[in-house]
Amino acid sequence: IRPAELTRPELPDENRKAHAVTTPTTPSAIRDLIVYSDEVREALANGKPVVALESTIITHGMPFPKNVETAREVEADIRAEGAVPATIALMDGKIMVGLSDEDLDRLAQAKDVMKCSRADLTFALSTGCYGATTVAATMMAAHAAGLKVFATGGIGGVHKGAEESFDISADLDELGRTPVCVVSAGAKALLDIPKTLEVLETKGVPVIAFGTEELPAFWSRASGLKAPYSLNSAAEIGSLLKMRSRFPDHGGVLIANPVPEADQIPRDEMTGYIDAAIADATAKGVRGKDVTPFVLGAILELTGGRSLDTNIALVRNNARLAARIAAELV
Ligand code: PSU
Ligand code: MN
Repeated sequence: IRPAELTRPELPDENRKAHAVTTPTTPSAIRDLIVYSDEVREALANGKPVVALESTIITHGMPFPKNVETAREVEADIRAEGAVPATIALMDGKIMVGLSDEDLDRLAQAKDVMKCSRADLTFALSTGCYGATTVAATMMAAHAAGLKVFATGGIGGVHKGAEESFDISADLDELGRTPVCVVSAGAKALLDIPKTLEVLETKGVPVIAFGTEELPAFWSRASGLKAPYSLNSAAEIGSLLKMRSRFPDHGGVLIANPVPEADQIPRDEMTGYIDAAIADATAKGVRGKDVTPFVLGAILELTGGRSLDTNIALVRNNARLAARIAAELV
């Protein structure tokens, strides 16, 4: 990719001025890069709970206009629980923490927004192009902005056939190093879940199923695998997070919250769609950053849109839980 090919505003918005918010985890060298929405800035100043949200799910995970509708619903779900949403994206060389309605629209409709993981975050900032943050980059930004809880759909992980392709998401590395609680519906079921669990264990990441003993598998409540840990309340998760924070250099925590029964697509049914979508990706030579968005898109086609409804339901479910966990930490 050359910078000239990336989506970037014709006139950079000069109004994107960093605010004088400094949190205990904000590196002084990047204070001027963080632009908070008024709502998030006030919440931080007044000790209200804040939940970080990613933007790759908007630009690369769901089609327009469902992507922007969902982003707004998720924000409303968080507000209804008494917390403040902070959707994170890279725009005009700044880390936006909380997006205005106009920015959310702009991002959701822009073509060729850069999918930014840890490797890409500074590239997007230095070129000023629009960047949507993955779980890894959202964790980095959230931590720098002083946020401790983050809601997403499903994390990236070890891909099937990784022993050949070496395709392992940077999300796992980030969970190992950055102290943010990620509320997910587990790892996306297109991944090799047992290998993903092994890497998380190696990196010292506690994986906690919420309200169940079994690890959920994104679109399905069942994975056939027992979760390493299981907790049943936001208060219990809050107390684990407080304990973790007493140790220097501890990394993240992964919460695996099963999709509500009524919205799930059972595991047996998903297996066929997943195998077909991965076979299609392999046949077309899809690689690197494009794999996850391609496979999600193929599964959406194969399920006639049902997988999207499930994805929306699980993200909203995770957002509500994340808001309750964030409330435990203020
Ligand atoms: N959850 C969803 N849809 C998504 C993603 C998560 O419901 O599209 C995104 C996240 O941003 C995650 C990324 O970090 O997919 C994983 O991409 P990769 O496998 O290339 O690391
Ligand atoms: Mn990958």
